[in-house]
Amino acid sequence: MDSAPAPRELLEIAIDVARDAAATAYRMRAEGVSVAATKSTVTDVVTAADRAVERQITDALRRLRPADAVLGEEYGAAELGTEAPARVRWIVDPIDGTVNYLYGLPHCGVSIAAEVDGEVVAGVVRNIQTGEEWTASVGEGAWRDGRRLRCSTETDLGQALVVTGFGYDPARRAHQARVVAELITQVRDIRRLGAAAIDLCLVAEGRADAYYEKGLAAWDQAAGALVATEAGLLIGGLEGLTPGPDMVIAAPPALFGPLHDRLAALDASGGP
Ligand code: LIP
Repeated sequence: MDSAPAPRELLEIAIDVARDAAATAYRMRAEGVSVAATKSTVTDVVTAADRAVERQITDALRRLRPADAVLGEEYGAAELGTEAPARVRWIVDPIDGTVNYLYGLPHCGVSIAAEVDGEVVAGVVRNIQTGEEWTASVGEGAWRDGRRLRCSTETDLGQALVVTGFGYDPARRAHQARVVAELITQVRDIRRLGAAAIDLCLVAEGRADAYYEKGLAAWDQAAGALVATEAGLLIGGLEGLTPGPDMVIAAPPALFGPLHDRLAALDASGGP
């Protein structure tokens, strides 16, 4: 079996590809975007830019790493090469925060993670509008624009600024809103920003204290979760489960337990 590339080498590729992708998304936004189609519900939209940017990313990865695999939000899974199952898989969200992108809200980004033998070892999240860029490679820390990131040192959940999100299905939103209605009385405040990849990066650098959300796909959280982990956050699901569609919690070690227990008590991973 070929030796896998170093996380640093994969990160360099992810950064270059993400920068070009963000530039395309920025240009297409300036030219005007509209809803091209809807997915799970009428509010789960995709624009022509989501599709064009994902094709651009996949084509670039095929050129640079023809033997790898890709999992993207819009076009799903693809083996770039014809050889044996790939050791490296790229997990791509071309535009995370598509509704924000559609409305011109500056909280949307390109997210690219590199996974080797099933473990995410490198990731980049680039804000399309602001150009902020968060990066991480396993064991080498999390960075934003050359500054090493450290998460919040808050130890009191009652003083914590917590970021979360809602799905596109009205019934799920109703359940998530009930959880927020309770939790908001037990924390400093809640923020709903609208792009999990960037939300995780903001918590990684202490611009909020903790994050949780039900319903995330791998492409929403893969790169952001590595940035968060490398900045000192604990990432997990409820009841010892791995972070996934049921629940993703990201919090500093002192807050993870208290937040986990509140969310478990509120059945936050329950409902539709
Ligand atoms: C979005 C997530 C966000 C979530 C939204 C949506 P998309 O991803 O990043 O955290 O609250 O419902 O899933 O659809 O913009 O790629």
